[in-house]
Amino acid sequence: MSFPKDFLWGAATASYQIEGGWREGGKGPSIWDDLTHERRGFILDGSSGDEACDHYHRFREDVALMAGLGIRNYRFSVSWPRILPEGTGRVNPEGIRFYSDLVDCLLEHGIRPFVTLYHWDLPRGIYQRGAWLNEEMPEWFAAYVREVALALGDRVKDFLTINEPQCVIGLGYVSCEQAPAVKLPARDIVRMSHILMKCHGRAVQVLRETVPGVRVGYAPCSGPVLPASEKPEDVEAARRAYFAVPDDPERFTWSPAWFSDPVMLGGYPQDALSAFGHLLPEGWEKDLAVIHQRLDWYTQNIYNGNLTVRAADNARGYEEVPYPVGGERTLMGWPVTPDALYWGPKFLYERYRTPILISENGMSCHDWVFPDGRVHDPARIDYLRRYLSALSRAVADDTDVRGYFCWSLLDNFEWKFGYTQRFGLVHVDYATQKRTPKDSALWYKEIMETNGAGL
Ligand code: IFM
Repeated sequence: MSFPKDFLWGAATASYQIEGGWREGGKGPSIWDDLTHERRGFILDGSSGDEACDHYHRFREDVALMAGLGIRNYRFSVSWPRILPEGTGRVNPEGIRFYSDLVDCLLEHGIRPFVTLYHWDLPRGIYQRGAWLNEEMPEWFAAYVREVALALGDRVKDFLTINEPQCVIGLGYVSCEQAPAVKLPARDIVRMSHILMKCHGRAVQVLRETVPGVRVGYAPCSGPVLPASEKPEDVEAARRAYFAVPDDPERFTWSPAWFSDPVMLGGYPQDALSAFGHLLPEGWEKDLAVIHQRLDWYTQNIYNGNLTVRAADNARGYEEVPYPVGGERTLMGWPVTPDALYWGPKFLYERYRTPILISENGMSCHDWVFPDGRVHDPARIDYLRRYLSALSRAVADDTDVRGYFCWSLLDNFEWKFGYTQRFGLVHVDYATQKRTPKDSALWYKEIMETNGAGL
């Protein structure tokens, strides 16, 4: 197995999922604080991120742990309401200090920080002013990004703008599985998507103005469509199905083309315009110049294939091949399809011609501490080995992949599933906050050290 010489091996987390300290250090409320506290029954185990992994107080130990596990690149997110408690206006110096100390600590341990600017903890004050529906939103986001860039940009050079726009809008306002869990009609969804992409564009502009030598990415997610065989017609069918924007208000935001063509190519795909173009906000064409900014990487979160197809003689040009009954699934119920890390990056690189970073990949499984004091997680090792092998095949096939971040460093608050899903390389006992590296963490250490040779 081979990976490029400077391949970026790392692990990822997000603020609300690990920090806790929800009303400490001057932090303001976010839509996740409100959802977890106010919507009884929404979170599977009735929990919240109030304490989470208590990383807010334990970040020094966590960074030392990471260094011991050989992690050299760490992706984390900044909580907007920690920096600007009301979302706009007043800056919270304690919030700035927290992230500044975290960055110093990472650098002292030889760990390169990758900062995600938005990973879902929207300030309540922004939500109450209409958030992604409000045309002022790109300037509010830009002002927040400027504060982060001014505070950290002397030491942090790697930024990702918005994590999984598909989930921000699709889970937040279409299927209502995430905060704010408010169902909105297609007209609003289209407007929000467009404004979100404008936020991304403004963030890139601000970063380039403020941080010399900055490198910027965008972190959408996708479930690649996999070809049933390597016959050219099946591969072409998969490529077409992957980027198609369905004419379905419940599903169109999941197409990678919807949230990436404007950002990466400067225009909406034709099928999206035919179906939803009439719902775009006035003046959308001129916004494309803001949305379409040069990026250093096209960052992508990939966990599994969405579906498998073969070419067919029908209107769509393909038919679906069902996932086998009883086929491998993670604890989330997600199919285990390692080839998603071959076809996904390959199709994305062909279309967007920008170096790829896999900014999340990993799995949740039934992990607990065994009587020998260790956490044995052979399924995760098998999963990672198979996915990374597929990724290395993509590299061998001239797909320009620059890095891979395992989700996640720590077990953490998995949104509506609370603490019932463990994605970490490190087990967390939430009662005591004890961290125990799982077998997979030790295995991953060797993979990183050998640049994948150990696969
Ligand atoms: O935990 C999430 C993360 O916040 C975003 N990407 C998917 C992960 C697993 O569901």
